[in-house]
Amino acid sequence: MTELNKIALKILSDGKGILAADESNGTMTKRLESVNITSTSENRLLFRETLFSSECMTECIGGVILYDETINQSSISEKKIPTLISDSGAVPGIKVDTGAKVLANSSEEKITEGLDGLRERLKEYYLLGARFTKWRGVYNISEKYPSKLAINSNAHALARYSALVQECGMVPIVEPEVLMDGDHSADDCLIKTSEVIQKCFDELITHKIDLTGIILKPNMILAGNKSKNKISNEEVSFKTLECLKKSVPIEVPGVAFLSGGQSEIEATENLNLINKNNNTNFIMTYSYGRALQQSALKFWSKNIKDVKGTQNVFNHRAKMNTLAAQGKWSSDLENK
Ligand code: 5MM
Repeated sequence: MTELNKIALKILSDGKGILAADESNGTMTKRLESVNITSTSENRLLFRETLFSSECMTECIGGVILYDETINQSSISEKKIPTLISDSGAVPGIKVDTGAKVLANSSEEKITEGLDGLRERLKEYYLLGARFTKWRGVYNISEKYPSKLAINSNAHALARYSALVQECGMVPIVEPEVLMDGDHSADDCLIKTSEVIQKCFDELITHKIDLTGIILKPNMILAGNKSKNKISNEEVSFKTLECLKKSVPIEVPGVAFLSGGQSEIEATENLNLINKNNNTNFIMTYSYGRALQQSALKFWSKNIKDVKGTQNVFNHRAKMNTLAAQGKWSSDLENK
């Protein structure tokens, strides 16, 4: 077993999942303003530190993806944030892309940037305690999109990023997110997501990536959010498994799904069914941002001094998802 494979398994095993707390300041500002909290550096830290000090960090959360601002901050107890996370038993990670920008010659699509100077930035993040990283490519679905240009260029960037991250001794999360925006069918999502993931692996292999030392972070297979033909959760699980079975090389240790705009319960229920029906060798777990934080953020915004209360809300969501990552969740557990 390589060191990278060990890190990946430490993050993903035993029903553990990932807390995606890597919202850039722009996104975090939207999240905080939606609950009437001013987005200052102190408030961003206060909310995040409340989550990172929760009880579920030991049993449920295997890794936390941080944003550049947070990895450089210290908690109230003066512990560095990566230390606070690793002391709980979870692995600190860092988002290293610098965002999705307009793709030249296909202006309705995006290319993720951040390769220039990445090797040097990675060394700094390693010294700060990070042992895994994240880079997200974004793709939209319509009749003509994602284009070959977007599929190829994002896959190429994900592979170059992964090579640099592994060179630096960290595990790259490879996140090709096919967005749920639009009126497309679940079958369109299945076809396009499969094409996107397959191209990512073609490039990862060309770039000689150790596939046992990566984590794939894909979307689930869903009908578009404006589609009139929604499918059942059971069908979501079957189509998601079909996509991954045919697109992901067997060396990959695990898949950690993004929630992508699903409600908290929907994201948990779908993950649970994926695990119940899992006919692959991949660990299937969560790497949720909104679906882990939404309720906790709402509670916190109204009870900013109630650290324990906020942590209880977060602990519950993390526990529910950890059960789902083992196919052991049921809706009646939500109210206990
Ligand atoms: C946490 O949100 C991340 C978004 O960051 P930006 O501010 O750079 O857009 C995002 O990449 C996230 O890690 C994944 O999409 C998973 O989050 P969701 O909310 O989809 O589970």
